[in-house]
Amino acid sequence: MNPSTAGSLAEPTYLNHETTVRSWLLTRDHKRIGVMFLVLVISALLLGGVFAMLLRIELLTPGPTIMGPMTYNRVFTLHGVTMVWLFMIPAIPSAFGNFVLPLMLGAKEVAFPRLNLASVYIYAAGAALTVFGMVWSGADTGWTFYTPYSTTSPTAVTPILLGVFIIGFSTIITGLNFITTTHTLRAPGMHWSRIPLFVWAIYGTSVIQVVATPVLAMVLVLVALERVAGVGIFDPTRGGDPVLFQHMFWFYSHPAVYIMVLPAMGVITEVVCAFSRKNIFGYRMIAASTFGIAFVGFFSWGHHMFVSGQSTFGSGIFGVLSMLVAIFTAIKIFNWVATMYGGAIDLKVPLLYVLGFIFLLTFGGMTGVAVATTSLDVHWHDTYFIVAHFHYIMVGSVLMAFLAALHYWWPKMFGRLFPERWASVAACTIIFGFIVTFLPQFLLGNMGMPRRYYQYPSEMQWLNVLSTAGASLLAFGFGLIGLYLVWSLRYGKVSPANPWGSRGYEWFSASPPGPHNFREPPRFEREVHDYTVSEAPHVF
Ligand code: HEM
Ligand SMILES: [Cu+2]
Repeated sequence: MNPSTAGSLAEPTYLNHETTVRSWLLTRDHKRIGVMFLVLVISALLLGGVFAMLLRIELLTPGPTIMGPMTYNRVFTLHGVTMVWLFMIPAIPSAFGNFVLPLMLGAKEVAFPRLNLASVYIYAAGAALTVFGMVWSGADTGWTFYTPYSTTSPTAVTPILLGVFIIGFSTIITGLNFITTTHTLRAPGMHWSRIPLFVWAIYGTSVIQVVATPVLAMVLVLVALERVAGVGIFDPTRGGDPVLFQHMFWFYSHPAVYIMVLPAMGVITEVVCAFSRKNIFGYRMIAASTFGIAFVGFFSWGHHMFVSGQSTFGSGIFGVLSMLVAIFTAIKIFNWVATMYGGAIDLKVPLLYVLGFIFLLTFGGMTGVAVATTSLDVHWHDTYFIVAHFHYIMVGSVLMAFLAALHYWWPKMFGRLFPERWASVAACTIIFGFIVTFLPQFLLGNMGMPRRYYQYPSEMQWLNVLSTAGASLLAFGFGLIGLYLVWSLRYGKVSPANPWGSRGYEWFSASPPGPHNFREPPRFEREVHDYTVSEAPHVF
């Protein structure tokens, strides 16, 4: 980046006020930490993407294609582990949350800057241990590490469990930091009723992170202990219970879906306002439904266990509680659509991803209601129907929102614009490629193709070929995004402070912001995203 053109009046920015490697590695600046996380999670996404392509290439033909069955088991495990634990859970909160949350609150920093730096290193250490396990001998348990297999598998399950365990601490620290920051560091004028909805989303997420992650940590340690010392918590021959693992695992991992989806919804809310030029419809409802989802999310884990032998009555309750999530989600969807309705829609790239998000989340959500119906789930359980469903929900929301956030905040983060036309082409390729990849999988699942299978009957081939073709489009779209974003860092047009004319509070700072965010402490005197005021925010 050229310092003389970045930022208004060539003031120092957080990127160029110090430039040594040391100043990055030991930084306590939430913005630099956000950028470091961004680099790390994008690397994880790439690694997981390579595994995904290997899976899809293997599934091009009904029999063996490029690898043996044991390797296949490892590859789908590594794909799932990388995507869930290394990418989806930290992606939006740790990268964009760190970058924009303090800016949105008018704060100079997060509450615990040193802990924040620690969270990067803890994440990196956990990720390194996980990748080490992958390289050493992989793991073949699936990302869910189900017992009893995970306690006996000869592959490197233990380092991977410990890697994920360590990443959990990073998650908890980040959550604590955001909760405390929101409570204590709001600028003058920032009442609770003016907190940006992205912050509400991150706040709700942080509560789940702090409450649920320890349960995951416990169960991972127990599996590791079971492997190393045979303590007999899950082993029935020693009086243990393998189903106990599922309860503990899903008590975390179902809420974990909301650790992924809530921040995504927060991004969508910001982008919808900015590109519809309208105040959000139903601020309170959106904030409240965030907590509704977070709360009900804790009481629906049993929908993963309909066929595990739990009572029919229990399953029914879990099914109904799961469906409540759909109601809270629908509230948000209606509010986004109502915000766009009658707005001055500006169909820029971030909004394209929002449209993709709304479509995929609605579709994934409706299939969610279907799989929460106990009788139907017996048919679909552990088939490609589930694979398609969770890709629609998790990838459709996390990935779409991640890309929306990346494009929306790119000028804020790096002071450069990206080429709009290329970015639109990439966005359309990704949304279309996504649908082509995963829509056939609903059909495959309904025809009875089980998940995690290496071979399938030949009448299922055409749908698998279609799915792989879609995946190739996705890979192409990602390549394109990588190219033009890296290009824009050097050659992109220098961005004005607020290129989108957004009224979001984070645009009160310069783009990229100075090392201490604001030249003078901002005062928030209007409602968040107030498009009834005529001019864009004054840069502090
Ligand atoms: C190019 C895009 C992608 C393709 C082609 C793809 C493909 C696949 C395939 C073939 C499986 C194995 C299904 C099975 O046999 O059970 C799978 C599983 C999975 N994928 Fe993806 N995937 C993609 C992107 C993603 C992304 C972006 C995420 C998360 C952000 C993700 C998360 C998962 C998870 C959690 C599993 C479950 C792994 C397991 O069952 O052990 N995928 N994916
Ligand atoms: Cu669930």
